[in-house]
Amino acid sequence: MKTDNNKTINNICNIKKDGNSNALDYNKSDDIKRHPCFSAEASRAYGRIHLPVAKSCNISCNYCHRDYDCPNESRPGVTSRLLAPEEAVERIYEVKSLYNEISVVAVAGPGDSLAEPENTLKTFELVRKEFPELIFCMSTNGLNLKENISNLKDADIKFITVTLNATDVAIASKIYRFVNYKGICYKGNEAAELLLEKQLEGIRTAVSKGLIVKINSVLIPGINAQHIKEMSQSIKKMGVYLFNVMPMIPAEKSFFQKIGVSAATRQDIVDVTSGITGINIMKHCRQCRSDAAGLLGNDISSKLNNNKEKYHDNKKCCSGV
Ligand code: CLF
Ligand code: SF4
Repeated sequence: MKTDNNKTINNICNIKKDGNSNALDYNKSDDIKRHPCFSAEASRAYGRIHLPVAKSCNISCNYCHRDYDCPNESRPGVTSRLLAPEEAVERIYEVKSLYNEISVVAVAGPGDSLAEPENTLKTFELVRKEFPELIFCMSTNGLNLKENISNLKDADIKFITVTLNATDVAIASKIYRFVNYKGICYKGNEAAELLLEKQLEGIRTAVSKGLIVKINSVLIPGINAQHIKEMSQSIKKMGVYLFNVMPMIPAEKSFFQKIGVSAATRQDIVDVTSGITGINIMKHCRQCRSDAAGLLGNDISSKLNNNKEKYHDNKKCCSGV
């Protein structure tokens, strides 16, 4: 691993220096007008379905505990039951029987969608055969994004969310306990450097291949709060469409909870995002669960058939952390 870390990261961030040029093309996209997360207006008319088919994760965020859904797109402490790809198709029929105005189907956990991409890709393949009208969306921590871009394009995925909590290695090294990449466990600066490099390459490649990209950043008081504005400029340069800053609420039994890192508040989000210009800021995120369904403001997942044991499977580090 290279250790001249921030130089590498800055080079990747700055490859595209012409600002958020893709945003103009994106704004013409009819898909954005029907995506409840990418358009606040759409969120009042259209719902989404999350299919919880991604069981494992390949990194360890210090605000996460894998008894629960990935907090990068979920409220901490929420547990969804895992579905097989075939069950996921049935789930869509079930949801549509309760609320038919669904425009987007997504995979957002309960682990990382691309830690073991087979289930995620299989799910989209099966869903496409039954529901040609649905728009596909996926969230990821970004570690395996670049190497899966052509698979995602083939699967007709149009929208990607990458959780990026820092573009600075020293800050990132305080957020991640380990990164498990191709069976090798990385820790400390080496893990942070590897993850950032992969995330930024993945974001840049996704944008260049025409995917519409949102960045989620988890605001962690005392760790990345002062860094969010700087990050927004890097994100803008990479051609990202939308920036969503979410409050960190440490999951029960997570490392940050154990060492007493305090939760962020909605006011903290307003404070760090109010001076940001040049990129769209999401203000209507609901931090939904990985089996969320229906309108963002009227989730119907509790009405669905969830009477099977939930199962999470975090990939352990070499030391079993
Ligand atoms: Fe799901 Fe995320 Fe797609 Fe939306 S959620 S994968 S972009 S379809 Fe939306 Fe939920 Fe906020 Fe996510 S409100 S947590 S931003
Ligand atoms: Fe947890 Fe993995 Fe999501 Fe991080 S990316 S919050 S470790 S599930």
